[in-house]
Amino acid sequence: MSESLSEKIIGAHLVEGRMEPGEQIGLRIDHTLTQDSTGTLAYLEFEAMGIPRVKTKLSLSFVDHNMLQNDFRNADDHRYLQSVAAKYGVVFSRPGNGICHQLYLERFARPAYTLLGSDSHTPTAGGMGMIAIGAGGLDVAVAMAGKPFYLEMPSILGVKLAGALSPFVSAKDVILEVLRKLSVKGGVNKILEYFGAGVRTLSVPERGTITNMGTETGATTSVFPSDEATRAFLKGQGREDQWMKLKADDDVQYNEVLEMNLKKIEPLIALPHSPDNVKAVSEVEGTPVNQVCIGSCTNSSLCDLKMVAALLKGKKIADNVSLTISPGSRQVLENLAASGELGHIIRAGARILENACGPCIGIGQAPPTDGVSLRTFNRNFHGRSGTQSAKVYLVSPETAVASALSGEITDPRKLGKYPEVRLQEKLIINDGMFIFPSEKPYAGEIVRGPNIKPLPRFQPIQAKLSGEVLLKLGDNVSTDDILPGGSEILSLRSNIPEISKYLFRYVDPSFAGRALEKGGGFIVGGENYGQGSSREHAALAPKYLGVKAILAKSFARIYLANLVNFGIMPLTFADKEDYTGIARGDLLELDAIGLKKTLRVKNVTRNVEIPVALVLSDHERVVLEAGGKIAVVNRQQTG
Ligand code: MIC
Ligand code: SF4
Repeated sequence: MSESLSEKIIGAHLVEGRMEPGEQIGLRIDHTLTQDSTGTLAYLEFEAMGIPRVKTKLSLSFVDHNMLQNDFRNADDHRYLQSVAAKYGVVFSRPGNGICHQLYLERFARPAYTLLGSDSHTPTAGGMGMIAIGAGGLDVAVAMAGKPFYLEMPSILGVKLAGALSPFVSAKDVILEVLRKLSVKGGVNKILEYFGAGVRTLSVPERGTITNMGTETGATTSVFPSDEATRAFLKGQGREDQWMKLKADDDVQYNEVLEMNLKKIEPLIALPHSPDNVKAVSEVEGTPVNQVCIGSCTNSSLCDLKMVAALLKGKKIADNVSLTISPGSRQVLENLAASGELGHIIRAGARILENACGPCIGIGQAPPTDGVSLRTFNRNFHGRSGTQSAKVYLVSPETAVASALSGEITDPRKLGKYPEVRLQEKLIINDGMFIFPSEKPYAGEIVRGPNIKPLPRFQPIQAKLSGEVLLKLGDNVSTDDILPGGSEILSLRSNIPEISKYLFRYVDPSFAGRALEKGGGFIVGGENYGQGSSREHAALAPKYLGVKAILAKSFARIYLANLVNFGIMPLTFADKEDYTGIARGDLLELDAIGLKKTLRVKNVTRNVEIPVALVLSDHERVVLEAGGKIAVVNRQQTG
């Protein structure tokens, strides 16, 4: 029987279940990655499992998110991560080395492998012909312990690419077009598998831009074949020996197919405040711009920044614009410096930031009040930039440069001659900022600063749950709404009691206080609840404050898994109309005995019963019943 590329890789790693869409499957994980802001918790969880050394082929710990060391807390987190990596056999990427997804693609990604990462943009590595999935830190810790990763077998959406991109149109425009078609929830429980003649016209970093931002459709992951372009990229990285050819069978039947002609795509832009609010750049031209930020795991490769340098060469940015550049890695920066291209960027007036996530997660560069910020990033959720009144637009590097030069949103096709940008044959490669673990047992201590608090422990789920509806929200609530980023809050990622005080900080600042006062309760949401990041803090913190269940029309994949992992019931309305008949302050009761597939929530205030579904795999049911995954893993260790 003919197979898709996804099925080939999944099939080779399948340890449980059948590859039927919707079935629960268990996957063997070859590589894992963590980053600092999800990593501290992931390693605290790994420590709690009592395993002496990671059991994967390779596990990596990156420090790239919260780089601001305003006080001891981040520095302590980084030191903890370094010591824990040495002890458990994890490769440590030092602060300043670069963004995890960019570094992983450059130095470690290899065709036909599986990767699980505690960051939602882990699918970037799908550009290398891998199945790379984002998950909560606890699931990654379990994979580090050598256990399978469980997920619902996604259906495969084939994206057929024809033609080639026109000048000034780039990979970012391709994924914005996909988002325009699919929306932020159109990819949930799907794999976007790219195929067709257009694929070969795209380089690995371009593919990485597309698979990276496939996350914004809610997709489980995205994947490209491994072909000559893949071989060329690996050769540039001195890793050609890791190449293998990999593609879907020619006569494969995808569950669905989306056809796109690259030639027909024009420069696109996502308007505030959602990555799927996509228009043609030409439709919003002329809007004055205050800030332009180039970088992030979506658009910070050497290819991207070479294009930026070529377009800025000999020019100067507009007086009303602040332009920042965050290179994706030290390799990108060093090669730009050696070729002299960095000079074009500096001379044009750009502000060079660290090789890190930076403004993407609100670490500095918050826009001015009511400011317009154009970013080559992947998310523009309300307030994520750090300025609640700002309007953030998502664009390609080409559109970013055109707009930084003119001071207003500008179609890059107006820039004139299209520069030909080529990667030099011999890249400068330097792995000096990775610390590879020794084979010998670690003799040092794990260094824990005072802000690194032990993991809270929870009881098995109670048979009868009752409490008030603490908050009622609409569709597409993101984890940035639930637990925002920014340097102040990110520095509390290792301290659950403290970070819990920031839950729904901008949506409803009274939430944490009310939850504590009322002894917890329920939250009601609309469609795609919990979209966005993988931060498990957005589930763990509500649990800590006593949230018992969330009733929503539907959930985002990673968020649902995180709720189960920490023992919060994810309930979906059997009849979505019932959403309207429930209000903040209503008293609810739920008989949860046996965690049945269908349950009835009693709205005591309105004296009505609401049928709800608890859609869980058998594996998830066991986890939820036990009050969370750590309890289950520990039970397996001792039993
Ligand atoms: C993000 O882009 O939102 C983050 C910050 O990278 C998150 C991880 C986190 O919250 O630490 C993600 O995408 O998973
Ligand atoms: Fe970092 Fe932004 Fe990428 Fe998240 S989306 S990993 S914050 S660069």
